[in-house]
Amino acid sequence: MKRRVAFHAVDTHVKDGMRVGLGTGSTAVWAIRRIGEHMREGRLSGIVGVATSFASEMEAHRLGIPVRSLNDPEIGGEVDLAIDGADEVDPALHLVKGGGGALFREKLVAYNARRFVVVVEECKLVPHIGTGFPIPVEVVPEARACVLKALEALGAEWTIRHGSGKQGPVVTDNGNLLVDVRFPSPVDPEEMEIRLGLIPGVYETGFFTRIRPTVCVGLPSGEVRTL
Ligand code: ABF
Repeated sequence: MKRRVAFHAVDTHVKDGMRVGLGTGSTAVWAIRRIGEHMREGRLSGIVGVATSFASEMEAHRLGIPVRSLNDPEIGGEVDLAIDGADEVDPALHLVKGGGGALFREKLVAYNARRFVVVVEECKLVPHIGTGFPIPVEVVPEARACVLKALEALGAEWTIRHGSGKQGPVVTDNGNLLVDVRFPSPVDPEEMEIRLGLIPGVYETGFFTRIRPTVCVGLPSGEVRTL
């Protein structure tokens, strides 16, 4: 289902010459693979990728997809299309992203995309944001105590994300901590994205509410529904 929804998104939205934001996660990786397949078989040309994580950059290199930074003159701070996954999608198409820890670059690419396509399985659709999956918040280490205090003042519960096994806290590509945040009752995701972003030391949050994505949903029947 992940492959089917990602292939559908690429086959529908990726055109020759596009600057494409390459997402992270087990669903978005199939979009990278489909782009590589179309390029290899001559159905797509002139594609330039902007990766949202080291993993997506490595996959693009493996498949021969040219990768540039957003600062590269060829990209000029904007992509034509970004294709990425999500952890939760609510009825207003607000997203929770960042379960994989790449939320900063994912948001940078998504919010600078002329079109943002999200590829998810049906299980990611939820009535309210933050009811299941915690909201990842990237925190500058020096500000940890202050940010945790501010989160508690907002009524949130938090967990500092640790690696598997005996490893210590996860450290992001930007050298920051990841704090997984839960709210005891549903919050307004648009307002909370702003409020969390105002806390000194919050580097980025997993609320993606300030872009209107096209959401492609993979259904158990094998069909794809577009929201
Ligand atoms: C990335 O991939 C993250 O924002 C999100 O947490 C994750 C979803 O991964 P998957 O498609 O494997 O569920 O987009």
